[in-house]
Amino acid sequence: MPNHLNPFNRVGLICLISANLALVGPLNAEPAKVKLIKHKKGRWELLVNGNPYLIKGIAYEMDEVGKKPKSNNLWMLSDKNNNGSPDGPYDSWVDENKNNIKDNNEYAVGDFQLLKEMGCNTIRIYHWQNLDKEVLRDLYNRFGISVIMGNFLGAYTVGSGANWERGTDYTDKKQLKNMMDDVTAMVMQHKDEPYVLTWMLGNENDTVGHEGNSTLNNTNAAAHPKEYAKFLNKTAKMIQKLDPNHPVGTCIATLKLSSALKKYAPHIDYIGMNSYSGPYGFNVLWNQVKQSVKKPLLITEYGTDCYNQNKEVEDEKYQALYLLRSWKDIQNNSFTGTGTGNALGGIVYTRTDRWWLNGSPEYHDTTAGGWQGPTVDGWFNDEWFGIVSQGDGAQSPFSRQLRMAYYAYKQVWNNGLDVSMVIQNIERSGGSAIGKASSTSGLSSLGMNNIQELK
Ligand SMILES: [Ca+2]
Ligand SMILES: [Ca+2]
Ligand SMILES: [Ca+2]
Repeated sequence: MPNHLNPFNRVGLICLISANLALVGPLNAEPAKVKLIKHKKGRWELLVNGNPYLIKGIAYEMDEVGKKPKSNNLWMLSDKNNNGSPDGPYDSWVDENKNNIKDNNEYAVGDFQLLKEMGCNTIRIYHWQNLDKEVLRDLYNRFGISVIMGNFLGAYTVGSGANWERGTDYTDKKQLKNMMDDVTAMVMQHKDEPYVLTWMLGNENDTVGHEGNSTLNNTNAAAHPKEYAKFLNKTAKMIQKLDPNHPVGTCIATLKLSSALKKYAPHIDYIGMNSYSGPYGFNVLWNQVKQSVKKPLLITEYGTDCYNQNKEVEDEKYQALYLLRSWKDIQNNSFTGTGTGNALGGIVYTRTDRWWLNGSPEYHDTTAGGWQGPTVDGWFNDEWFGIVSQGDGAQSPFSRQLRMAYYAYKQVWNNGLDVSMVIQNIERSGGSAIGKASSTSGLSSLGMNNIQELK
């Protein structure tokens, strides 16, 4: 359900200096030709330049410990060590022995390289603020990773011009024009770039959310499904007119709007859902979307925290298994799987722990602000969702402690191992697998303890 920036804190963000990179080789200047092909029995195939593409996605952010970011995507511009390149993508290093010190053999490797080695092929950008095209071109050209380019379409009042007290109102013509203009500007600026995979409109705009845990969406879409769906349709049509190369999706968190979407938003190409539905995947969701909206489905957020609030310990094994079983379900329901055939892939939430979501940004909160749901301790602890941690925070934004989930996904996404086999290996790998010691033993049993290859 997470986790976006409270607009009260969103102040003058644009005048940040663009990172000045000289990293890029010859650019592939052509936009990708991305198509969704409908096959018999409601099965869908995503093709990129004619080749099948299963979205192996990560919600990539890099939030520095101790700071509450004032806007989206600031990781793209952050250059704390003044070397001319953004810190997260290029200057991060793996804290292999987890001592929270940069030892001599721990070299800067960079998050883009780590994402590539994991086998990630797509990142999700929630809203198109603060982007540096050179960084995104490099992400695509050197690391082979594309971008789902998002526009909040009024969520958190971004793009609508509404004030926070009133919230985004999909019956307000002025606000609708503001949002349409914002989407148009995004499309015009990025449609011919090679890194764009698809467009994404909104983030859980069908929900109200809760003030207490950073999910407050602040739109009236749920109260005005017809108006919202019609606006989505108009926006999607406009995008398709400007840009024939990239499908348009919308991100929801419930199926409350499915009949309105079916009836009033036929131009939406695919559905994105943020889904935190437990450690065995997404159950009937595939079929529900197939039967109701009749569109392909991308899981735009899934995952769990690795903090067990009852036992007061990190549980990397639980997180890894939760994520692996979720991926197994996605694979099974993709075009080549035996299930519903309408899964386009999934986006793991999230890459790196974010310490500002609850309580103080200087403290890695273990109790405050989580939400209840189907995870081992009954609580999704917002600040512990990363498949990568920032250790004790002292070396933020540079240090990375890779959790078991990172290595487990690498086995499946990059090395092509069978997901069921990796699940079995972890299940057998001993003990309650809690905390750092057990995560190391889990990795050893998978032959994953040698991370020299990361360099
Ligand atoms: Ca830097
Ligand atoms: Ca938890
Ligand atoms: Ca905190």
